[in-house]
Amino acid sequence: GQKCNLAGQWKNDLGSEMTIDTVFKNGTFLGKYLTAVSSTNKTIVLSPLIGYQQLTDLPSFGFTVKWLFSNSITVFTGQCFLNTSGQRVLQTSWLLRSETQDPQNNWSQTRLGYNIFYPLKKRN
Ligand code: B9F
Repeated sequence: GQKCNLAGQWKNDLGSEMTIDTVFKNGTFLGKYLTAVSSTNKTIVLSPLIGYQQLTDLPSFGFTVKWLFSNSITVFTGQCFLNTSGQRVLQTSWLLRSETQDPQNNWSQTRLGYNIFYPLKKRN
């Protein structure tokens, strides 16, 4: 059936924007992530991401964002679907890991959440 691949521009339910550049033949991809939210007073900046997708029609995938404005990492994992109008939708879960100097705080350094991503541009 029609393939649902990750290349292109995406926007999620929080308003964050993501661009997935080339998806290579082995399913690896690079991109950039601009989060719309951040519970810190640091200025948000475009941050790099690296990921893998399966090369199936409705691929599972994972990617890691290295935040350039904070010492933290988010890993997203999910699957690409086509909605009833044939639009691509990315259903994802994520883990956000922040850094702490004190190992006693390790237990509280991982946040879990979910995001849905929709294509930003028209696709022919
Ligand atoms: O604001 C995060 C952060 C990490 C340590 C200090 C600041 C970095 C940006 C995370 C953005 C997340 C959301 N955006 C999105 O599109 S990634 C998952 C969500 N989906 C204060 C301490 C720990 C978090 C905030 Fe921080």
